[in-house]
Amino acid sequence: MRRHRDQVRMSTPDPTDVHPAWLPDEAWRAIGVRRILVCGEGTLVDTVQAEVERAADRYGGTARRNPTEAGLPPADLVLALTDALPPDSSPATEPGPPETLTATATATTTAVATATAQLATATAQLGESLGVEGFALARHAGVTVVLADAPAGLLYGLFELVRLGEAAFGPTHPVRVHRPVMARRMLDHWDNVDVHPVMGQVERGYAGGSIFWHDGRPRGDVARVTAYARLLAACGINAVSVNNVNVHATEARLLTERLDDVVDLADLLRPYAIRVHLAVTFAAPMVLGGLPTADPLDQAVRDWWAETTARVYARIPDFGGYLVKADSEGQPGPFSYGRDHADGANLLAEALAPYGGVVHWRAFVYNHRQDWRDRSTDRARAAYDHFAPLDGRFRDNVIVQVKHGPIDFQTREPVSPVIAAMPGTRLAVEFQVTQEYTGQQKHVCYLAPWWSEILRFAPWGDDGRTVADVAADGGGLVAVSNVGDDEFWTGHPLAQANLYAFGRLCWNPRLRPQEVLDEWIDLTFAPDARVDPELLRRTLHEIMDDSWRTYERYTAPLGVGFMVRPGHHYGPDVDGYEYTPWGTYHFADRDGVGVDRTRATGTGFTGQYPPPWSEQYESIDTCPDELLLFFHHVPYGHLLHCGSTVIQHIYDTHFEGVREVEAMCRRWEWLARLVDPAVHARVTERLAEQVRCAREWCDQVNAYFHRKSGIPDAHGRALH
Ligand code: GCV
Repeated sequence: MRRHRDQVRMSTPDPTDVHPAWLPDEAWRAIGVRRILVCGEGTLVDTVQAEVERAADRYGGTARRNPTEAGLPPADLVLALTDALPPDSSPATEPGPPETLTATATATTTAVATATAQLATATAQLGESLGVEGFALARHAGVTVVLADAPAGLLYGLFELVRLGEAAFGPTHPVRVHRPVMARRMLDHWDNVDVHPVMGQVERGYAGGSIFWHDGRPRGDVARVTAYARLLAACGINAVSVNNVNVHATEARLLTERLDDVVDLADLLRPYAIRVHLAVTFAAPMVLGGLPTADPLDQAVRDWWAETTARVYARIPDFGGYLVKADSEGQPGPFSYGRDHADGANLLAEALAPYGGVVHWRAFVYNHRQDWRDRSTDRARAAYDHFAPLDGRFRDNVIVQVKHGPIDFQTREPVSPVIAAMPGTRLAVEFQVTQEYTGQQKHVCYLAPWWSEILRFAPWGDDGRTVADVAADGGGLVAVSNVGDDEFWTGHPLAQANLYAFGRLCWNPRLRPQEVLDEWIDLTFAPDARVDPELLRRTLHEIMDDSWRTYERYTAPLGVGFMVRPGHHYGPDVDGYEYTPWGTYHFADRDGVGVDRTRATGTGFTGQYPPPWSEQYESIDTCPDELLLFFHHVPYGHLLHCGSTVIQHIYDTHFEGVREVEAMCRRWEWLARLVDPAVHARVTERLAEQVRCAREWCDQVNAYFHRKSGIPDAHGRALH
C-alpha cells in the first residue's frame, strides 16, 4: 500500500499519454498560437496555467502568469480571476483601439477593463454574480477575455475556449455570461475493487476493466485518471463516485482501512475541480465497526458514522459525500430495523453535515422477489410508494437520487412519477450512460435525444416546471459512467459522445442534442487538410442523430421494455424475464400484450402522476403510442394514433430498424479515409455486431408475436 502511494505521488501525470477522446492536441491550436496571460492563484488556476503552457509550447504561443508591476502585459487572451486584476484595469471610458491580431498592452488593459465593466452591468441586470463555477467571455480590441470570480469558473472558461477554437478569436463581442444550470453534475462508477465473480471488475461495464481498480488493488494509472478528470472537466462534470453502489466486502473498507486509496484518487481528480464521493454500505457499523447493529436510531451507530466521517474529512477536506443503495437488490438498509429510508438517509446526513457533505440516497427500491402470477404488485409503483410518503422528512443535505424512469433505464419509459411527488425533498435524476439496456457499447446509440426529452418533460403540464428544473433546484443530475481501460475509453468510440453529452446537458439542459453532437464531432475529429469536415460531420449526424430511435425500433416495442437475455441483458429474449421474480413483465398472450397500469382496471400506477399525465396515461385514447404497452394491455389489432395496428407496427418497426442499421454500416464505410484507421476499424467491427444483433432481435420479436397472434404481416414478408 505504502509503495503504491509513493508511486502515485512521484509520477508526473501527463494526461496526454492516453487516447485523447474529445481533447486531441489539435483542439488546443487556437489557444496555443496566442500570447496568453493567466491571472489568479490556487490549484485550479495552476491547472489552467499548465494547460495553456502545454498548448503554447506545442503551437508557438506564450503563457504568462499574473500582471507585472507595470500592469497587464500585451496578450491576445486573458484568463483572469476578477480579484487578481490590477486596480487600474478599471472600466474604460474610451472605446478601445481598432482590432489587431497582436494586441498592445494598452489594448489588453482596455479589453480587460471593458469586459470587467460589462460584467458588472450584466451581473447587476441578472441580479446574480457569476458564482463559483460561472465565467464571462468577451472580445474587445483584438483581445479575448475570460473572467471568473472563482477558480473553477476559470477552468470552465478555458474549456469553453477550447470548444470555440478560432471562433473565440473572431469579431468583437460584449461579455457573455455562462453559468451551469445544475450545480451538481455527477458520474457514478459501478466499479468493483475486487473482480466480482458474476459482475466482473465493472458492473455493467462495456469498456474493459476499471480505470480506478484492478484485481483488488488501485490500478495506479495516474495518467489515465488525470486524463479522465480533464475530459470530465471539459464537459462540465464536477463529482465522481469511485465505487459500485453494490458495496461488497473489500469495497466497504474504502471507507476506513483503505481510505488511502480514495485519498489518492481525490488528489488526482481535484486539479480538475472534481470532488470524490464514495458508495458505502448501510451495514458499515457492523461490518467495519464491529457493532451489533446498524439501526439508524441507535446512538452508538450514530457515533460510529460521525467518527468515521470525521476521519474521512481529515484526509479529504473536499470530500463530496456518500452514495447509498439500501434495501435494494440484496443491499442492507433501514428496513431490517423497522426504520424507513428517511431515518436511514438522515443518519448519514447528520454525520456529513458539519463538513458540507451530502448523502445521495437512491430511490431504486423495489421487491425483486415477485411472483409473476400476482398482478397487483407493480415494480413501476415501488419508488413512489416507498419515497413519496417521506417527502419533507429528509435533512437538507440528503439528495434522493431517482432513476429517470420508474423501472430501470429502459430504451423507453415514462418519466418517474417520483420527480413530481416530492416538492419538499432535494431530488437528483439518475441516467445511465453505460449502455446496459441500449446495446452495451456494441451498438451505436446516441442517447442525448432521449435524455433531452426527459429533461424537457413537464410533469405538471406544458406550462409547468420541467424535470430539468426539479433537478436544478434539487440535487442535479447523476449518471452511471461508461468508461473503462479500453483504448478508446468507451469500447465503442462513438459511445464517447454519450459521456460528453451527459456533461453538457448537466451544464445546460436546453442544449439541442444535435448541437452537442456537433461540439463533440468538432473537438474529437481533429481537422485534417485531407478531410472534408462537412462530409464527416454530416455522415456522423446521419449515423448517430436518430440511433436511439433506431435501437428502439428493433428491440422491445411501444415502451413495454426488457425482452433482453436475463443476467447480462444483451440481445433478445422475449420471455427471458417473463416468469422471473424481477417484476419486468409484458404479459403477452394470444390476444394481446402490455401491462395494465390504469387506475380503472390495472395496478393504479397512472394515479401516481399529477394531471394532466394521470389522465393522459390512463386513457387508451390519449396515451402516446410509444408508451402504450407500458400503460395498457391491448389486443394486437388495436389501432395506434400513427394509423397502424399494434401487431403491424411491431413488424414494420423491426424490419425498418434493421434497414437503418444496414444503412449506418454503409455510411460508416464512406468515412474509411476520413477518420483514424484504428477508430474506423473498431467502429466497423462493432457495426457488424450491431447488424447481426438487430437482425436477431427482428427475427425473434417478429416470430414471437406472429406465433402468439397468428396474424400475418400485411406486406407478406417472411415471419417464422
Ligand atoms: C448496480 C440494475 C442493474 C444492476 C444495478 C442496478 C442499480 O438492476 O442491472 O446491475 O446494480 O440496476 O441501479 O442499482
